[in-house]
Amino acid sequence: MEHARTLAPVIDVPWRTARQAALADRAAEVLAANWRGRHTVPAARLYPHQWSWDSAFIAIGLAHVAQHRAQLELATLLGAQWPDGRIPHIVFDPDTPADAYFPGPRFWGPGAPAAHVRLGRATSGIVQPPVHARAAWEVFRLAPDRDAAAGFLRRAYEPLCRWHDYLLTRRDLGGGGLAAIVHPWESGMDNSPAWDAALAGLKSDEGGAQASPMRRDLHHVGAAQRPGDDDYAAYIALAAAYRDRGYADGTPADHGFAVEDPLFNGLLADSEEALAQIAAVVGADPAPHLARAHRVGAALAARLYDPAAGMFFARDLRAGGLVASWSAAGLGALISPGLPGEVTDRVAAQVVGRRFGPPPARRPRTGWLLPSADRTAAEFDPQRYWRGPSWANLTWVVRRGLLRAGRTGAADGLARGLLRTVEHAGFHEYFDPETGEGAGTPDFSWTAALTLDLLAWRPSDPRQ
Ligand code: 2M8
Repeated sequence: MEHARTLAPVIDVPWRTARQAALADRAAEVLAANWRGRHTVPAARLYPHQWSWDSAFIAIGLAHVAQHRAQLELATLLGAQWPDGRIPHIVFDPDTPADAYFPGPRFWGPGAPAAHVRLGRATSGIVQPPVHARAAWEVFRLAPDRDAAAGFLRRAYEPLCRWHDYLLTRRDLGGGGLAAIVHPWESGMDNSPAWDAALAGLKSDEGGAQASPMRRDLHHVGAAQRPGDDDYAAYIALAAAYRDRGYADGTPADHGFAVEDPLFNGLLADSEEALAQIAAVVGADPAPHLARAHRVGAALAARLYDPAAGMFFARDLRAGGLVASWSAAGLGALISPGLPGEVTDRVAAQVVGRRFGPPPARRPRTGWLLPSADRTAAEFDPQRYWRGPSWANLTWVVRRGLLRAGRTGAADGLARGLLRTVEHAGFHEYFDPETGEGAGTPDFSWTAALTLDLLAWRPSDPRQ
């Protein structure tokens, strides 16, 4: 069955309506079309390789329709892990022409010894948010045959531990028990307004003019929905500098960008908790993982929570201090275990507040779509990439954070809004949160994958 172009659900979901079943079938078709034999591309033309956090979300969706593929998706990614423990943000597909995506394998290569690549596949040298242990646990949890899936967990456990070790040692650039990111692409929310101030000095017309002809993204998506050439100038300058230092992590002063991000660290804490669940299955000790998950949660509250605002913000380790830009990344921190109750309550209230909640007047016919950035801010742009549009993965993360906080009504509102939107607009990369209109590339894998996951959930689900 798993070799067919169309994937049939293997999980019995008896409460599903015929409309929901049809939506699930369409989502499974997107994942089948984007499957490349050992991994899934985020989108056929715009992103023709394997991406790290995409694969984690995709595996969660695949687990509902093709358990073997879900396991293989994560195993392929883990096979590209570097000796220092990092999981690269892109694993390049050798069957895809090198110039199909910019920056391609040749750009990243010179500083990354070939020995870094166990799979024989070239990789990038930066990372993305650590959703992988959570994804591995979900794949196992959804397996029709858990005894068979336990072997997959046993193989994944040690690489996942080394991944978290890397993040909490070499990447603890601030020394406060959180992982730092050294490139906006590492946040996954590449051109978030939260990075504007840190990137200002790295943007230049000259660099933009150099990057412009190399960009491939604008062949597939309109310029009004993508970052600008000046953003690309900064991205390329930062990545080239890191590469030229042999991807050494050093201290904040060694980087042009060094930030502690609330979404990245919230996902790390949640994934560390998943490692505790995995440890219990594979015969390891869950206790150190649980303790570490709670330590990251406590560090999040201590370092990134602003009590005056009642919100999590990124911390700029070079400039010093919190970046007072209201991003949905701050809401994503709710997925962390170990947050004080008062912090959780106040941040959960922000989700439904005027910046991110259902728009009072122009409610889209599809319902509530969570904006990625503050809709009341001057920088808000509802269709430009991470500067306002609604994304399935952020919605999924914030929804799980709300469930952790006991806010099931708001969590269900988020799920309903996204599901209605994909039903009308299709599985787009992102959506205008004010109109429900699809934007970016169509047939986007994590939108389809997380639709499958949201469709399978119901309030009595023992997951949370
Ligand atoms: C986007 O990022 C890549 C660079 O990594 C790009 O624009 O070329 C982001 O949305 C990122 O979060 C995502 O993982 C990637 C693939 O979907 O695309």
